[in-house]
Amino acid sequence: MASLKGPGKAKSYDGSGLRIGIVHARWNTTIIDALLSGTTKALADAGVKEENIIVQSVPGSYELPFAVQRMYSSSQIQSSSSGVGLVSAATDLLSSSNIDLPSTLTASTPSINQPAAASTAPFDAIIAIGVLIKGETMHFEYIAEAVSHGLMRIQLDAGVPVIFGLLTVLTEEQGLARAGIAGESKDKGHNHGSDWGAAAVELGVKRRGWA
Ligand code: DLZ
Repeated sequence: MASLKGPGKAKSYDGSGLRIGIVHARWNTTIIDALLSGTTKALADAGVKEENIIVQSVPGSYELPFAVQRMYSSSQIQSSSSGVGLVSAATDLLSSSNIDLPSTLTASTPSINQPAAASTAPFDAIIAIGVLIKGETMHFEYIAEAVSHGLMRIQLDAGVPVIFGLLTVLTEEQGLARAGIAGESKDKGHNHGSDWGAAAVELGVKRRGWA
């Protein structure tokens, strides 16, 4: 029987113009690694270029909100200091008017006879990935709540989609199944990273339309 869970079937979104950030924690590395590859595969499947997927890591999930916030704000600063918007607007205008462009300008604009280069635009979405496994103390509850609220606050304050890739599981087995690498059984589970990658692309594209 088909599962009722999951995001349902969405139309596919073209991620080829997007720049996506990923921050992952390193705690519970085996599960994290599988989630990370599920996420990057979904981004690539949606057309996001490898050079426009930036991956950073932090020690544990508690560090995710700060890292996401810094990653986004530094991408905004980088973008405004590179003048990326102004340069591409100017070259688009000039190229449509048949005026010869100076080489200094064309060299920095990949759209004009140049191979594609990594974007320096601010991130269209950032995916935060962590795995919290409940232990014997209250650590799990405190970190889960702080990180959930922190990530929500960043996306609303900054106006950038932050995809919630935080697994909060009661056992290691639950984590393995949600990363699609459950051991013995034939059904290895579902890699939630693929949903997170697809969500980042959908929200990144929609956000541009909602700007
Ligand atoms: C301390 C801790 C514990 C007990 N468990 C986890 C976990 O299951 N998953 C995870 O991502 N991080 C864990 N951490 C580390 C904290 O998130 C954090 O890195 C440290 O408390 C340092 O701030």
